[in-house]
Amino acid sequence: MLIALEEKGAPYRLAAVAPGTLRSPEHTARHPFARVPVLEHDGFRRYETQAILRYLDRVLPAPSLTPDDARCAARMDQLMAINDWSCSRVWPT
Ligand SMILES: N[C@@H](CCC(=O)N[C@@H](CS)C(=O)NCC(=O)O)C(=O)O
Repeated sequence: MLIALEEKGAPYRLAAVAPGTLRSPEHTARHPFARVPVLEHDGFRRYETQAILRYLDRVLPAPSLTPDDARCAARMDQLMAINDWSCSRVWPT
């Protein structure tokens, strides 16, 4: 998410979640599965990295982060799915 914001040249503010507070009512109000990241943009709140990235790509000005070419876009989707399923999968404790 931060790389996307940097690529877009968009201003942002990071709000750290204190250790041990992911399951607090304050945070589960933001993310019901007690995870990060969460995006808040002009009163619009969203979790799930892919949803956040696709939203940011739609609402922020160029450069587009999504290839026009169908095969390149499929490669992007594949890499995002690999990241979701094989790199950052964290099982609930
Ligand atoms: N599918 C979610 C996965 C989110 C996720 O697992 N985030 C990790 C950090 S990369 C997390 O919050 N781990 C804390 C925990 O599971 O307690 C997404 O893509 O946003």
